[in-house]
Amino acid sequence: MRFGVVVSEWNTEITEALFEGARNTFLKFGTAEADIIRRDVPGSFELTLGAQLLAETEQFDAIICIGVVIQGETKHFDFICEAVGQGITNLNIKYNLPVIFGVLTPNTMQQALDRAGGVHGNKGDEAAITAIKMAALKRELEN
Ligand code: RBF
Repeated sequence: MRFGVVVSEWNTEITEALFEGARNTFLKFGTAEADIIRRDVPGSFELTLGAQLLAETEQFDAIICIGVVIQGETKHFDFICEAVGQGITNLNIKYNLPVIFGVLTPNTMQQALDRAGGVHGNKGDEAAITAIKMAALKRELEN
């Protein structure tokens, strides 16, 4: 399988940890390094277009979007989360392709750290597992 990963450059300490979690999980389940294609975008708001540009290439079994929007730190929280949530949902349907919502929406930076390799695990791992499961489901039902 071949996976696209779109990574937001906001809160890179967190998004890099989430990406590493996703990458390690893909490798652990047998994906070749060359079949993990990463592209970065400036912020979570841009994840939708980043994923759409990858989807348009028709080269991927699934795409993961990785970002972090911290509620306490921006009034933009609701706008960004609403936009990217809706945007990613639309891509799933438009391309009939798993596009995974790997966006953390915590109240604090500590909660983000806890979910990026901390006490609550690494949500990047979970995003990769979701991508693999959904890609397998798509293959099973389409073949
Ligand atoms: N992008 C994020 O991924 N996480 C954030 O917490 C975040 N906070 C923002 C706060 C403000 C006030 C603004 C203007 C942008 C923020 N962005 C954030 C960037 C946003 O996703 C996008 O890159 C920019 O709005 C440009 O479209």
